[in-house]
Amino acid sequence: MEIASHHDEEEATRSERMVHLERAFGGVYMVYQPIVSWRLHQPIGYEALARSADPRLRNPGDLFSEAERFGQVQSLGRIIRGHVLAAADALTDGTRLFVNLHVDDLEDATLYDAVAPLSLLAPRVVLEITERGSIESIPDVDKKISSLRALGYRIALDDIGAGYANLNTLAVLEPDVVKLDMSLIRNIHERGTKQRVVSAMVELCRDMKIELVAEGVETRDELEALLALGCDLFQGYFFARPGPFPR
Ligand code: G
Ligand code: MN
Repeated sequence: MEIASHHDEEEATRSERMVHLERAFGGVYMVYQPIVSWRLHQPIGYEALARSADPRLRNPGDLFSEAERFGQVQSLGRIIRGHVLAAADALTDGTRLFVNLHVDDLEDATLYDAVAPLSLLAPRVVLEITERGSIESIPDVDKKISSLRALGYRIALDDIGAGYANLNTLAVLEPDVVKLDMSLIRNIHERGTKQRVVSAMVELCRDMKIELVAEGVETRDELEALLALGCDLFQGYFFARPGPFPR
């Protein structure tokens, strides 16, 4: 008996949490952070970042974890893509939107729908894919990436240099853009090994005609070290914090 009542209690908590998660989805909004070209002296695009107004799930990481727990990642992804489309009107000529995909989004058929909200904007969108799980565990990942390219999307490999971002993903995704994780950027001006890694990435990306973005640049010292290594595209608090769009 005790076991049964314990089970009921767990079920109640589960359904309460599910209801709460759905309510939290209503409070999801987007902020945008510019990606700037030093050479051109202007933003080449903006990364869309999800934020949550819900008091109990204010941290976007917590919101995604809860969505994962309840199998709601794809619903959240659709909400985010809807918001991003609404902001696109404010884009000036030539600037692009960088939109993060969760690996589960790759299994969402609506992502590949030519009349889905974001598909209409695809030529101006770079989809950022990170490797928290293994990208290769997704069935037909090559075909899925090709379908996205056929819609006009470009692909970025996000967070390279973070523990979970595997270099092999470069070969799987053949990205148009690579984003260096901020852990590689932090204090790069005083870390010879980080400088060598970034220098090698600059060369590799130049060779492969991949655009390279240095993420999470916070100080002038970091920026100057990155410029000396040949980087041109930057994102980070040194330039601008994520904020409402347009500004
Ligand atoms: O995983 P991804 O690289 O998409 O995450 C970007 C996150 O990093 C966002 O939540 C954004 O707010 C944050 N961010 C952006 N620029 C900086 C920065 O310069 N420093 C730090 N610490 N965080 C940043
Ligand atoms: Mn990102």
